[in-house]
Amino acid sequence: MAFIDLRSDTVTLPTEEMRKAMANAEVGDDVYGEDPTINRLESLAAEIMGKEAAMFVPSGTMGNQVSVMTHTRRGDEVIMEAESHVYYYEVGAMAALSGVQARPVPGVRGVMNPEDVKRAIREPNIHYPKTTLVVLENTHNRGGGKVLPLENVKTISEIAHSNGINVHMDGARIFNAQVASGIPAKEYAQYADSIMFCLSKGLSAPVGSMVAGSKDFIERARKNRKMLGGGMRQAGILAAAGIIALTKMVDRLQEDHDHAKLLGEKLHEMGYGVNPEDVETNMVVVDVTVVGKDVHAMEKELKDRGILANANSNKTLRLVTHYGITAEDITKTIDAFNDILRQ
Ligand code: TLP
Repeated sequence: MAFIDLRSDTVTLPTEEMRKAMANAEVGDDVYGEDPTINRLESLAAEIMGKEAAMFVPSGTMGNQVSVMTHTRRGDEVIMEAESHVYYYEVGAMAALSGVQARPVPGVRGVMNPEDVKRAIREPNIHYPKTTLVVLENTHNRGGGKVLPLENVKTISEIAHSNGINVHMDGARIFNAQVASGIPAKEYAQYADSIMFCLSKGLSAPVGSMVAGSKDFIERARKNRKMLGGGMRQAGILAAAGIIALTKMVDRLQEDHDHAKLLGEKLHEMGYGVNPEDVETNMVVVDVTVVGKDVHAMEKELKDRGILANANSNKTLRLVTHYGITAEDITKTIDAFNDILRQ
């Protein structure tokens, strides 16, 4: 059976155009800075984000971790939202690789209250770690694809900067934020000293993420990327797909958002626990316990009907729409949820 795979937008496959561009990519040794396709992608990424420079990394996780490492020193404290990817899903890498301590601040669907961020910043005191970084995630994964309000980003950034603290944005899905809000990615990025964003999620490239920032930051980050084993060689093969991701695949994200919205509305009408207003981008987080279902049993019942979705808590399933998911797939998904209820 061909599954309708709503586990994540990481499952997207490269387009035909990407495959052709990959086959024909001009390449060189990127550790020497000699891969023309990588260089093109890095310039394009920097320009889109309004930054001086950018660097290609194999994954979003490495992009975040290289950024944390570049902004901090061992023993520092990093403030981030309590459900953020960098804290929740990166295998403890901040502690293991950079030797920094996390200071999670609970938010509402991933949005931190600037006052809470202010309170979390350490005063100078012999006993305290030094706060050197704030991480923001936009859109927020565990917040159900929530778009951070620009004003919130601006306020937190001002608080951080006025205390000599840098800001890193995990913009894995920053283009979903752009498409949903109509605010260009660079307007969010202007408040961050570095931004990581993924080519390999909704934008469909097979591999890769970018880190953008100042020239000096990216130079130092390159050294850390090398240390972590992320210095690749003829990686222009991958960058060729990334260029298409950035130039051709952004605007179509609207279709994924429309699909997610429809799913959210229909599941709400059926009585599942989802507020359609909360569906801002390409994710739908559904509480199945309100209709008396166990989340893991539900995962299985959906799978039996050809739909893949992951539980992201003991109550909720996360459905992610993406390139390759059609209107017909959405109808089938709605029917499957309906069918399960009627059993
Ligand atoms: N998220 C994955 C899983 O790791 C949970 C997913 O399926 O959503 N930042 C954010 C906000 C992310 O959602 C992800 C991936 C990453 C970073 C890491 O990217 P990769 O998978 O390229 O290391």
